Amino acid sequence: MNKIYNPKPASWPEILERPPQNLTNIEATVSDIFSEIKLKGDLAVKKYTQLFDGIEIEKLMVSTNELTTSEKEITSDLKNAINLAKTNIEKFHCAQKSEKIVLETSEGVKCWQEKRPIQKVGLYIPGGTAPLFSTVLMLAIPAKIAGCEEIILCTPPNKEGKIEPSILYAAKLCGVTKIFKIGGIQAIGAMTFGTESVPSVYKIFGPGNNFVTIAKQIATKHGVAIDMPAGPSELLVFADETANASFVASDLLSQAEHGADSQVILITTSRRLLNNVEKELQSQLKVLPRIAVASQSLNNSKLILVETNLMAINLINEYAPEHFLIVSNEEDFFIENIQNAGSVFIGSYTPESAGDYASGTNHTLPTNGFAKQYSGVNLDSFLKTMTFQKISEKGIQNIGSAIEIMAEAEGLQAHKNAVTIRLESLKMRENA
Ligand code: HSO
Ligand code: ZN
Repeated sequence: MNKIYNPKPASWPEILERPPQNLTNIEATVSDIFSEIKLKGDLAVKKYTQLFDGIEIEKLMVSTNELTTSEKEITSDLKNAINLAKTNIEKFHCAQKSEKIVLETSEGVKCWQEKRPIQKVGLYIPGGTAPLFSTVLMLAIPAKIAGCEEIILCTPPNKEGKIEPSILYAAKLCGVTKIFKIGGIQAIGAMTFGTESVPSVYKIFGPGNNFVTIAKQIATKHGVAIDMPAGPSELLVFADETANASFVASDLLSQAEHGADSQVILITTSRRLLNNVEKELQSQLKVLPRIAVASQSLNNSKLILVETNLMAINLINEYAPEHFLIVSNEEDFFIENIQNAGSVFIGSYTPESAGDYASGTNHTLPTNGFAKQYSGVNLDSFLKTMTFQKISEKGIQNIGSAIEIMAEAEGLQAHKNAVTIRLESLKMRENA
């Protein structure tokens, strides 16, 4: 790990730089595959599944039979754990429902705002070394609460053409309507254009590797919305001298084990804590099954000593971490002053893993500094807001002349006429 002591603000940009990502050449590949999927549908999807996943898939959609079998492969302990997580995620996302807003802006001018579900959504769940079924809960539960009608899920098949039973179990439990054995670029392409088997969707959610990330970005050029630009996992911990060094190290490692490109950062005002965390990291790392991944990601990671809490919070807001963990006896200062973070965890007994699985908050969060302008996935991600208005005769008389004057000033005579014709008809009726 890189240790940095009392960095000067001029060096911050360099210190806060994310590990470089190799995204070159991907765009051209994605565009080619997209064109082929648009043209040839399932045939192209199957071709690329064979090429990238090394398996020939006859039926892309998971059958009811496969779903039933998957349920038998899950232990009851895991089912109970998933149920607890589901209950908490449901509670927290149900509480995000909002009332419609109804207002009379001028007398006779009624305006209101209501939310409606995005009718068709697509969830992407990566495969890879650790298939994360918890992400199914984080995406499908709010989609269901929002009232999305079609909730489809794509995830890559393994070499036997199968999907991790826990992913299937979670998908069925949370009301996913159709599950497809499709991964990577071809999954995003299929959900963008639709194929014989896969319906096209209006918005695509979920994490993925560089190929998926670029494919989602290109999908937006074809009229599909996406949740956010995704990137490798991150955790930034601020801890002072009151923190437990082994707890802090365990949190840093929990994110470091996600991928070699994950980044974890400790910012502290205590040199003693910094040294203790460093020691703890080494000893806890040694016994981790994913030691290879975690130690690579620790190479990207930093232990930073700063003089003051103010210096710390300025650095943190500049970095805009996906996850921000505060372990300080002045936690309120950090809670009040944090401006840019995907999700905030407070105190010694709030490990970041809690938000990953079971506390109720969503773990699909902005990375790569996007916490400066993006929110994490929440109920609103599956809804759109619509406005309505109804204007009475009195209402148009109240605001009509303002509209006429403004339309005239913009040189839009037809706009003005749409008001004038009504005002005149009301005047004629009054005079009759
Ligand atoms: N920390 C990851 C989510 C996750 N962790 C899933 C474990 N499973 C990104 O927020
Ligand atoms: Zn995690």
